[in-house]
Amino acid sequence: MNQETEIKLVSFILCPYVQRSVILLESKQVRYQIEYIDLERPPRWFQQLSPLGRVPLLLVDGEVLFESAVILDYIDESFSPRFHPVDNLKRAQHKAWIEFGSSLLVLQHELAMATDSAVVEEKRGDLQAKLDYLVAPLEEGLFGDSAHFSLVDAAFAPLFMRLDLLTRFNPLAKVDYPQSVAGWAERLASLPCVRDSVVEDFPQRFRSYLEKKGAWLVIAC
Ligand SMILES: N[C@@H](CCC(=O)N[C@@H](CS)C(=O)NCC(=O)O)C(=O)O
Repeated sequence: MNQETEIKLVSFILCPYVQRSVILLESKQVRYQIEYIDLERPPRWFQQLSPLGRVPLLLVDGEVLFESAVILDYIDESFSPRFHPVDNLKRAQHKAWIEFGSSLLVLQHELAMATDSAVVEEKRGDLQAKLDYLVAPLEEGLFGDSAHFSLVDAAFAPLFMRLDLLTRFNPLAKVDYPQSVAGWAERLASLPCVRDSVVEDFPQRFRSYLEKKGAWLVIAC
């Protein structure tokens, strides 16, 4: 696709699902605009465009796409280089693991927003147990490596970024990663497309948001 196409992301400034698309757009050096909305007071135009009432939306010459996994596919198919595997089975496996990543983002959100220590510990434990599922595909090299970026990378980097910040806010949030997961998280954190995928003051904004919501992890310390 040529870059005459106008690409616009509709975002909430802290949204990890939008961040997936930003990472992919940055890694492909696609020109795009981004508009942040307040999800607590969504503008009328957004309510009209977003059937699920959620971000991200991707506007392609004004046409609407929603759901982060679908948007990732569209960006990958439309702008080179292609990151999804050509092999049908491997591509389907990548999509399945991206769904798994979405379920971990839900757990991360519940951990971050928990208002008491029991829920924090429960969600931290749930996350820790779930991360073990990543060991086999990582050890088989299913998701690529430092020379081969994948959409699974784009989908998981926002999760690791938030888990890392939560641990910095409060060590009781620390999820012990299996070694291969720790290596992957570290590699993703060092990528320029990941570092550039959030606003500069993201850590402070994330913390302030959690404080405003009464999250135990930031008010208990
Ligand atoms: N399954 C969706 C999840 C997106 C999502 O939950 N976005 C949040 C912001 S991070 C949202 O828009 N929440 C508003 C709501 O659910 O009302 C995706 O992958 O795009």
